[in-house]
Amino acid sequence: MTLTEVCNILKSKNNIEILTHASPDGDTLGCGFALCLALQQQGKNARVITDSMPKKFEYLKNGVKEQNFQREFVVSTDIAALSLLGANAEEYKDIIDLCIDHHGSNNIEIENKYVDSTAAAACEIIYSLICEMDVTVTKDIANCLYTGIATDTGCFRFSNTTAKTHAIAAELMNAGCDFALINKNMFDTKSKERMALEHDLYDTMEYFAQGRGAIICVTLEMLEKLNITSDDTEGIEAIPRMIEGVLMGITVKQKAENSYKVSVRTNDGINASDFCKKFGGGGHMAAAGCKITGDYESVKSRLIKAAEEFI
Ligand SMILES: [Mn+2]
Repeated sequence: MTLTEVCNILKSKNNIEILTHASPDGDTLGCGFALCLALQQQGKNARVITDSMPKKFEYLKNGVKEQNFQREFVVSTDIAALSLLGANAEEYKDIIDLCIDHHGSNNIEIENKYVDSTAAAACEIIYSLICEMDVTVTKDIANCLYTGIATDTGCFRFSNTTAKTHAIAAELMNAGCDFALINKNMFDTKSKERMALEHDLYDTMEYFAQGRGAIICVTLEMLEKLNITSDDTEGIEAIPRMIEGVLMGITVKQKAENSYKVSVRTNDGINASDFCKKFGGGGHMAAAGCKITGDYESVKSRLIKAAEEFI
């Protein structure tokens, strides 16, 4: 599909639900609420469906009207696979009408699909889309889109950042987004619980592949002991890759008794998405994920063995 076709479809629809992925991040929420605001500005009914709403992203709802309606059209944003719908999967897996995403690995099989893997954030696509829709980019919309772009690029530091990323960010600044406040809240603020978690996290760190790989783990027991929510674990995936000489950083987060979410971050052209595909996941070149079941020791040894062969 072209962006114009996406725009025309949305213009012809009303009563629209916008889906975000499980454990939502700044990009999927930024997309959801920006698109919702854009559709409402055009006189349509719209709402965002989330499986949770981290407190630090509450401001993304600013200006969004709560509307009661029967859904007629469902759009997914920043969702690469139906499995990432999480708790909402059963209700929505067969009724998505339009998929907008920036993951090259997107495997949602529907006719109306717009995937641009050159976009650093799905919010870049939403920006172009709402410009095409002749929506006025309000401060609230700009804050949503800037949040998605800043978080998916690690504040414009990751290699996915392009000149276009900066050009869009500049337009969002012209529209009055609170860039300094957003960046302070997203990148330079840690809760006391988070500091305590990082302290414990370093104890779990192990190296493999002669120091070219590092793995860390967060268990439910650690979260419980520190009395913290999974909100406070966001971004810890970046930690193992920061270490000098590490090409692959693996973060294992326990989700339930024998169930783990694995995040892989890589340097120097190591394909994180290909690695995660071995475990049924996927993602981007330098950032990907998968889910693995089993007890922690066996999950860890499977990951390390596969990673040593892969690196
Ligand atoms: Mn994204």
